[in-house]
Amino acid sequence: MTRSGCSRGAELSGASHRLAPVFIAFEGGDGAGKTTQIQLLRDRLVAAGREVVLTREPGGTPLGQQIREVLLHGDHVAPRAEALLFAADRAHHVATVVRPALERGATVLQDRYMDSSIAYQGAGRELDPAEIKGLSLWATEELLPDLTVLLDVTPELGRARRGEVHDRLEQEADDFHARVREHYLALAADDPGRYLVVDAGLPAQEIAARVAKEVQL
Ligand code: Z5A
Repeated sequence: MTRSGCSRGAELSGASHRLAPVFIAFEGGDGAGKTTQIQLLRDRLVAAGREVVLTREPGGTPLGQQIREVLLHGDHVAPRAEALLFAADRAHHVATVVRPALERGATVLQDRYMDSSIAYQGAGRELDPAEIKGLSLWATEELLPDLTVLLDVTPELGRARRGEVHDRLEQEADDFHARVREHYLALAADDPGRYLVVDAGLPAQEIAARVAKEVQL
């Protein structure tokens, strides 16, 4: 499995000698504060002179925008079709946006990546998380983030933050969102070197400071 192609060297050399991450994914339940944190980190990185690409899934490309509309605002989609559409969006996004950005040396800050599929389609929809992961690994030719920031939000707090507009996934019941949350935490526990887990209920600036420290800013 490949990381961003600009390895942090975390596996062999230990945390104190790691390279700064260049492909950073933000994950968490809806309303976790991903968009807020991505913007705060972008500002710090730009101030430090780095080229930063902000992107998201689904919808980080023109094709992805169409897939996003179907997935979030269309009629019922069968669970396996839903999983395949998220994977199709991801395959095209990685091939046309993420890899080119990483190859020219940019830092990519991405709102949701394959862990969203593993948590939402694998655990939330109760498809097999291992199969969903395999699908995304195939779609991306096994590109993993250097760092995944997991903003851990309870379904109750997420619901309180997201307001009145509900997309197709947000409309799911709290037990769906509870399964998603538990699976995210399990993914982080399985690979602690690649995750920063932060309580999404903390003040935004406090979360931003923790993220900046992890990114070595
Ligand atoms: N999905 C999937 O099922 N499978 C997949 O593979 C992928 C996605 C890639 C995409 O929704 C949906 O697709 C998502 C998962 C599914 N659905 N659900 N549920 P989206 O991209 O439209 O939205 P989202 O990713 O769920 O994010 P969001 O709802 O827009 O929230 P956010 O970006 O995490 O949070 P925010 O916009 O930064 O903050 C939300 C509000 O909270 C806002 O008013 C902020 O001012 C406030 N906020 C933020 N941080 C704080 C703190 N720390 N304290 C207090 N208030 C805060």
